[in-house]
Amino acid sequence: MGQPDTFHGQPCLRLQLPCGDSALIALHGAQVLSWVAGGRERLYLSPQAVFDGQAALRGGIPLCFPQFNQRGPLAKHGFARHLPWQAVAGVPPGQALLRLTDNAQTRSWWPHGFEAELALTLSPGVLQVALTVHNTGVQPLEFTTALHTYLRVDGIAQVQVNGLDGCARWDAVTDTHSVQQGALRFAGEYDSVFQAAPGPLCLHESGAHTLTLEQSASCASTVVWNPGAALCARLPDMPADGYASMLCIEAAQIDTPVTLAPSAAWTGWQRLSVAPSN
Ligand code: TA6
Repeated sequence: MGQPDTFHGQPCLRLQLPCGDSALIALHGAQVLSWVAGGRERLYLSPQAVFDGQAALRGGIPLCFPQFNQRGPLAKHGFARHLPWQAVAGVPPGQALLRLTDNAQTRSWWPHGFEAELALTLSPGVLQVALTVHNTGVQPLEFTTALHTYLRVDGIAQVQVNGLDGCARWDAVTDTHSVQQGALRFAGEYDSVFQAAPGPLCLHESGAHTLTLEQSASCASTVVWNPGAALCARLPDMPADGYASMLCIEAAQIDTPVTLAPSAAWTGWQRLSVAPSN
């Protein structure tokens, strides 16, 4: 299940492979904070992230559940990223499993019985993060969700994302709908929800392919976000130039909420793989 560890005073699990790859997962929010593969950190974690056991952590892989963004009555991106999860014992080496079940507090916000499990699987050059939600109550429940992955980049202006050509896009900055033409490039605030691509996405930096991203068919959308300089300067838990070192590419199910009958379950996942030469 990973070795117990702490980071900025917060309880974590550390996964370590003989090849040197590793991952660090905070119990707070079941949030992956670090993934080192091929000798490089692949995730962005803000140096100004607030580790007080309550605030959402800026960076890594926050989990948005049971609500994406402000599309509903709950706190932005839901409550899962604000709560302590339990580490589940007895999972094989290279894997971690964290669990959140409903309690009086969650039911005061969202009146449902549920069990959410986040499963991490680390293998050489690959990190897979899978969320499974069970409806343990007696009424149907609905939720929206995202694995809000912050990828570390050397310079956002040199980044290109391939694989979304031809996919429907809603630009949240300008509130416009279009069909994506060609690769994504970044020069300012970027916040778009794409229809998920039929194949993997590729992150390129300065012409080199650095990362491949795949997601389950159960996640019908991919969200791409970079705050740009002006919005970043207003985020208290990001350095002013932090936007230049990150890009969020998120596996999400948001336009049509997941509906679960009593006893039913849903799984959604994202898999990140370093390119062979990296
Ligand atoms: O997924 C993109 C997004 O919803 C953006 O609109 C932006 O708000 C971002 O998430 C970060 O949200 P946060 O609440 O973590 O500041």
